[in-house]
Amino acid sequence: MRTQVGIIGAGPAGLLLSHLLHLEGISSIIIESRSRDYCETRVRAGLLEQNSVDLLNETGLAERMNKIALPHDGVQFTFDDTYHRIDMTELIGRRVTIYAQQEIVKDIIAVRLRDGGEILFEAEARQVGGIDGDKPFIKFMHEGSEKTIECDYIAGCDGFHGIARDSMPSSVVRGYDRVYPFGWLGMLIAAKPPSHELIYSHHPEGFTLFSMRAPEITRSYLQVPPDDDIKNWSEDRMWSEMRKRLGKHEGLELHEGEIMQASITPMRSYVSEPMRYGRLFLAGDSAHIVPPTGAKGMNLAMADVCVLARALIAKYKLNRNDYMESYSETCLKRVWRAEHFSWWMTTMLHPFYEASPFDLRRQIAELHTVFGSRSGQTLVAENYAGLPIVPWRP
Ligand code: RFL
Ligand code: PHB
Repeated sequence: MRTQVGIIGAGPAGLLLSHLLHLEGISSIIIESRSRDYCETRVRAGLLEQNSVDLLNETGLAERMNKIALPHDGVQFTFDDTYHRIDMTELIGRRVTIYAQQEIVKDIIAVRLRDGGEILFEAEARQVGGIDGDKPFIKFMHEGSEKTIECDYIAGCDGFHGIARDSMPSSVVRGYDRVYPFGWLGMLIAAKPPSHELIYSHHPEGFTLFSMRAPEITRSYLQVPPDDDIKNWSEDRMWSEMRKRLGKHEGLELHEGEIMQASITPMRSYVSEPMRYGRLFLAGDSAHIVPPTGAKGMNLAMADVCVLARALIAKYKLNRNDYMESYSETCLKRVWRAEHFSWWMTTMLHPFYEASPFDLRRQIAELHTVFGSRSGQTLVAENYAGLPIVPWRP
């Protein structure tokens, strides 16, 4: 098999890249280890920055999103028995939108297949090679036999546990890592959320977040010990923790309903530098991970892909190498700012289990400093609604 750009992974990064390249007449093949059904139903991110929404609109991927997504003008916080609302529209003139990651994945798969795009599901990449020279290849298993894609460039969009990052020589790659001493228990609940906007709640016994997927579907998260087992969590315990941690605030009411899905995810920060080696480019979670408190992971994946699409289009259409040369540096500037914001939101909103009484009081003071001032709120709003992304066309 031969194509211009070989893409590993049909998550938001790989799919969006394939679509942007197609809009400029550049061919690609995506190989994805999971089934189409698995990719289209996996419950993950839900919050889109304004830039990501604009990008999906601009590139013809927003038809269903515009019908069912939920735009939010504000975001809410509770801590120390106080309630704060950041009015993003008023402060910075931008907003965020709730639209589930698996819906974006569904939408892009449908558009790629409509346009004759090639996506091989249940095709697992086993080896990436030739990235030092001009004949890169991907070897993968599909329908019981080993196959090879030859291409000009490879995009490693295979997530944190993929193989692309480890295909770079260890002498040139450096990983920057931070693991947090807690995880999130995520729940999907058939009930109205406590508010039509997101609520991030700090409580001395743990953080909780109330998000949603639809007006009658709540998506909520509870801070739990990192090695906790879902078997330790009865439904009664989930409800009593959510109730306690949300606290009592006028207008915020916890509605109970069937807990349709629950699982625990660890929290970490990770950055791999550089994000390119020879003809292999990493994009999205394969290159970096953020803890979900800042809602940045999927948005960062989409921002990387804009930088990568620009580099590849500039090469094929204009014979320009400069955007390829600067790919890693351009992405990493934005990545590190999102890493900082996600770390900040995480460390500010989660009580650390080993925190001393001093640490806890200092943390509550920090929350009052930030959320009690207009400039603090503006700083949060600017980062939460998203930093600018580069235009994907050179
Ligand atoms: P993905 O989505 O992990 O896709 C990678 C794909 O590669 C496939 N793959 C392979 N295919 C072939 N051969 C191999 N050897 C392969 N190895 C792996 C995988 O099967 C998979 O389909 O990475 P991508 O595209 O970079 O997208 C990143 C996002 O998925 C991720 O950052 C977000 O989900 C993070 N995230 C959030 N991001 C946001 O922007 N806003 C949010 O509100 C938000 N909430 C969240 C989140 C992540 C969470 N979890 C579960 C970690 C909430 C949670 C709880
Ligand atoms: C979600 O809706 O899943 C979500 C929203 C905001 C976050 C994390 C997750 O910070």
